[in-house]
Amino acid sequence: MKKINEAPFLKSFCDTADNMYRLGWDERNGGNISMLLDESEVKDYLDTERVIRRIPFMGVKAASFDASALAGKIFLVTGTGKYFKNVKEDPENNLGIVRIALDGSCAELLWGFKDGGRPTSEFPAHMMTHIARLAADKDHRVVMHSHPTNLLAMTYVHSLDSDAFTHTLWQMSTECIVVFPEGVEVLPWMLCGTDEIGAATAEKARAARLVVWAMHGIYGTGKTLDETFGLIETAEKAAQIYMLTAHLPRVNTINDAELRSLAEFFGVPPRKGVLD
Ligand code: 2HA
Ligand code: ZN
Repeated sequence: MKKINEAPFLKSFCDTADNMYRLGWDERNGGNISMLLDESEVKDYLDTERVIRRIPFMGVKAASFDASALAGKIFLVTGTGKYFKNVKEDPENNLGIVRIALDGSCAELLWGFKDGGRPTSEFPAHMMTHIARLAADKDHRVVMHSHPTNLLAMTYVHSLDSDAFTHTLWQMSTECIVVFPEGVEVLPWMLCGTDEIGAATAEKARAARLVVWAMHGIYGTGKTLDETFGLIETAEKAAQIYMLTAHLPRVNTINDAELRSLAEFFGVPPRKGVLD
C-alpha cells in the first residue's frame, strides 16, 4: 500500500481547506467539503474491504433522506466540529474517507476520523447536492460550503432575489458572467444541519453551481476542487467590490448590453430573466 498522506487527492484537499482558512472563509469549525473519489483512485492507498466503523447520518429523518442513489460511492469529507485551520497539519483526525452503504442507510468509515469523529453535520445537504449535481453533470465531484465574508455581508444589505443577486454580482467584475453564466441561487435564512435545508439546497443546485445561504454562507459545486474553489472565489471577489462601493454613488457600471456581449463572445448562455 502507498502512503495515503502522499495521495494527490488528499494533498489537494488539504491545500484547498488551508487556502479557504487563510482567506477567512472558514473560521473555527465553519465550512465543510466533500469530494467523490473513484475506487481506482483510492485502492492503492487503503483496503476498501476493511470498514473501520459504520456511522449513521446525523440531522436527518430517515423518511426524507434517501442516500441510496449514492450507494457504494466513496467520499473524502471534512469532520463535524473540526477546524479547517487544522486540516493540513492533521488530516487523519480532521478528515475521513467514507463509503455510502449499499442500502443507503449509513456511511462506512474506510480511513480517518481517528479520534472517533464523523462527517460534517452538513453531510445530508452535501449528499443531496451531490445527487442533484450528478444528474446535471456526470463529471461533478465536489461540494464545498464556506462562509466568505463579503458574500455573507451582501446578504444583509441586498435583495435575496436570485436574479437580482446574480445581476449585481455580474456587474461587479467582468469575468463573473463568464465564470458563472447560470448565476447564483439564493436561499433565505434556514436552520442548518437539517434535511430541509439539504433538500432546498439540492433543489437550487439543479440550476446553478453556486447556492447562497443568506446570513450564513455559500455552497459551491464542481468537477474539481480548483474549479469549485475558483467559483466561490470569483463570486466572493465580486461581493467584495459590491461591499466596497454599495454606499457610494455608482458613476459607472457594466450595462446589460455589455454583459450580453461578454456572454456572446465567450459562448456562454446567460441565466434567463436577468438581462434586459
Ligand atoms: O460545519 O459551516 O453550516 C460548520 C458549518 C455549518
Ligand atoms: Zn456553515
